[in-house]
Amino acid sequence: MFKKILIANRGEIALRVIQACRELGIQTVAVFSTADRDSLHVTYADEDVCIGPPPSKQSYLNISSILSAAEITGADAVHPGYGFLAENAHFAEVLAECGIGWIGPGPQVIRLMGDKAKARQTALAAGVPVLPGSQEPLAGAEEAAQLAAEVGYPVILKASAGGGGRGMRIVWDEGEIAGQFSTASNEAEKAFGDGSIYLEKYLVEPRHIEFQVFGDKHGNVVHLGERECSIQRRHQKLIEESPSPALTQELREEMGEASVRLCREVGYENAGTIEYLLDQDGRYYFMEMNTRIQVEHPVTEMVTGIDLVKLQIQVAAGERLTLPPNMKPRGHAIECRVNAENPVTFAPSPGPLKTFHPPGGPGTRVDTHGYEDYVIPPHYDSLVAKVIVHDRSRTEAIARMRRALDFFVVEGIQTSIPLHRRILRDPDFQAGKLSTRFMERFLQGTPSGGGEK
Ligand code: MV4
Repeated sequence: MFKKILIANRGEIALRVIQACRELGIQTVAVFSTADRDSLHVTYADEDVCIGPPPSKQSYLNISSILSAAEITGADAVHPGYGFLAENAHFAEVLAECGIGWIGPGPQVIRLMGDKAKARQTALAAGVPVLPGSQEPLAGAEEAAQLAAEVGYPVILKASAGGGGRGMRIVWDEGEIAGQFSTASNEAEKAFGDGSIYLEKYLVEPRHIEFQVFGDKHGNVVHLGERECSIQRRHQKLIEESPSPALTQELREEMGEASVRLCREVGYENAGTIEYLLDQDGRYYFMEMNTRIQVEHPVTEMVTGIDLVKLQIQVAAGERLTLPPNMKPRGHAIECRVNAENPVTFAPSPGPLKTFHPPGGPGTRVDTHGYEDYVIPPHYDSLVAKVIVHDRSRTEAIARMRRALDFFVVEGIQTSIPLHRRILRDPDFQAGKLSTRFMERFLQGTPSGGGEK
């Protein structure tokens, strides 16, 4: 087992990794930017190293600073959390060259899945359903038009180097395709230094369902069920839950088996997430694979009883997965992401937490780096807390979440708590009628951003 782990991250996920390390008896090293001196991950780690000024590029994305911190402190592994360097194949490679362990999948797999066109090809090769579309990046606008005519409009153009909603263009008819192709390709070239574009049939109102997968260094692969993540705005998830109200046990097993097949195809190791679109007829299609622990991992932890971060560390150290092969979710879990932002305009709202009383009580978990008088810096993402509840049924979990949010007192900044309270009251949400367009419709029905909904 590792003796000392450096956490190359900040905020709640850095704390979450420190908790797992402490339970495993592993020493911890925090790295921090000068904006994060007073952060809890610095307080709780056994050692800490300042790695640069506030901008991420000069601190949490600065590979040489982080490498020096690992060398100086004698850390024998790095946990990257999510975001920042978590899906940076080069960072994983450099660590390997320095003989430092990496708590994640190998660099080749990160690179393969980071190329969204290749990931799609790989899924197809593994017998995982993909939407009709291109096998290879498109050679030009003509090929795009030809293929779009074959699969039928609407279609979506996606950047191979994009992902997570970046570099996408929906095309509704033949008249737009050539123009949209050049725009998409030019934008992708500017944003990612890679203009390659692929095409898929566009699903207008799908659900976003993702499967948690895990592999070890001995070829064992399991899935740990799904999360429904349809409640999102501008590709930022707001609420996640498990299990999905849309899956039967039969479909869960089928999608789980497909997810495991894809992992085996690429020799997947450590925690991963396979994202699918689910249409109204219950057909599922591979969308992307994320090669990291995700923000919303706690909902899976609550329904499986497994500590996913501990498991990441254990399999990275070479331990075998010994999970029962047919796990069924127990009860229902929901997560609300509490952001430091205006709940109506979504403008960021950094600043001091003058009051901060997170809720507790039965089946209630809050993952946060917040505390009274902590000042949320303006330089990073706006997530301040994740409220996660678990109960026996979805209906009870919703009631529990409403109670938890009612008892969460935050003063000094604006948060998304009032928005969450409104969503949880919505009849469609309560009925489990979800889709990726849920928030669009929800915000339309509430012109002021929904004061009274
Ligand atoms: C799609 C799609 C519909 N059809 N692909 C958005 C994020 C990126 N991972 C891919 N995305 C989508 N791909 C096809 N062929 C709709 C989306 C999409 C979406 C997906 C999941 C959650 C929210 C979304 C919001 C808008 C569009």
